[in-house]
Amino acid sequence: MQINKEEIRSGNENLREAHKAGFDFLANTLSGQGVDVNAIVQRLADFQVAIPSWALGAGGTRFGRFSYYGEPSSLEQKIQDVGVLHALTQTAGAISLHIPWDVPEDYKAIKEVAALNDIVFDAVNSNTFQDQKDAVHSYKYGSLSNVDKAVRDQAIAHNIEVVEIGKKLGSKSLTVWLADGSNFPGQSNFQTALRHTEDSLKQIYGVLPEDWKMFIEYKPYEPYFYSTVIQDWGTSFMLANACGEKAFTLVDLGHHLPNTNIEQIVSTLMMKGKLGGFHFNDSKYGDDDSTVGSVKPYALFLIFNELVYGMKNNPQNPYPAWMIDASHNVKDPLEDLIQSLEAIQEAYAKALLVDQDRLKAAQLENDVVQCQEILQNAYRTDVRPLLQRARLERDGALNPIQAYRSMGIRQKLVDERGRHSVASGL
Ligand code: AOS
Ligand code: ZN
Ligand code: ZN
Repeated sequence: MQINKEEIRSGNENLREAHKAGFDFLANTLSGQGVDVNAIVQRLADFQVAIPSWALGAGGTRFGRFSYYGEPSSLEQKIQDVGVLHALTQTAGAISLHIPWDVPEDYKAIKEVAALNDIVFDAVNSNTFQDQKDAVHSYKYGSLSNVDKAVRDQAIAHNIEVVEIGKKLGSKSLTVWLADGSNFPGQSNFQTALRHTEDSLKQIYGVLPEDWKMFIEYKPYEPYFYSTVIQDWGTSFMLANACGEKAFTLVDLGHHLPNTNIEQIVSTLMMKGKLGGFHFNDSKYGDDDSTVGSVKPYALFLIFNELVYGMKNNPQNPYPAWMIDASHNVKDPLEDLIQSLEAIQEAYAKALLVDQDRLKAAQLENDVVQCQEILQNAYRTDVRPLLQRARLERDGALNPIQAYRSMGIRQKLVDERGRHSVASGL
């Protein structure tokens, strides 16, 4: 499956005039307010979000999984799916692999497919939340935190192997999401579990190449329902500090208890130079992994406002690694990802519109009303023409969902792969 650029271009023709009218109007208005419109379009074009290999098939719940037609069943096909997303949106130039689901058989061939699709390899993810085929030890009672040293050693060795695989692909980071926790009070000694985890992470950190980063994800509950060893950003931050300067906290939007002020967490981490990675999704209740921006778009904007502020004012923080971490039970996964990418770009563009100087002045005056006006003025701007322009300039689709449908991409995938192909992974 390879997208024909010409087809995207000709699909854009019908929409071009409407786009131009909308863009000119917006660009005029914004320029009148002193906004550098071209600079924003450029920043949107530069903003690339990694797609996780496990988001390309239908997800599922513990109750069942309804697969989608034409799912990618090999790593090569997963990369091709990301290639489709990238061709249409020009925003998805990277894939994030999960080991052992995505171990390449032929590295050279896989790298060629990636290059052909204009895709690079983002963070590699380890997996110690499932027992792997032929594994000697079980992770039923934890992996990096297990009371049994032999289990911990197996989990450490797995993470080291993931780094080795990533090195061969050109990845530059390892993401550790640790499911470890307990289901009942008394089951686990919190201090022992945390000490073991710190010790295990330090051993993994010890083999990281100089130019690599380690991202430590946190999550308050699930799969265990009483406690999680790395339950919150504070614990992740502590562990990252204990490991060293190449270790960072990773924020997944779904990994907070209801109403947590995520934008404040983002801000604190960036001030401390420790926000390394980001997983986008949206949720109503918990780690729902819903389409980005589908439930709480204003919260997403406020988070982006802190990200934009941090990227400008916190040189101590590296440029964060962006990834979508979502799952789809009822939508075509590719359409869902297109919607997520659009929502991310939209929130980013709106955050770029926030007049930081005026906001600062209003804050110094304690003019609370004005502060809110400034944020909401940016939020209420329909920035979609800016996103369209960023795509158009790079031969992406003016309307990616519409292009995806009119090009009949899902049907082509079904024709190629068969109706009942099933994505490997979750
Ligand atoms: C799990 O809840 C985390 O969000 C992980 O980042 C990710 O979804 C997982 O590694 C994929 O199985
Ligand atoms: Zn995640
Ligand atoms: Zn999650």
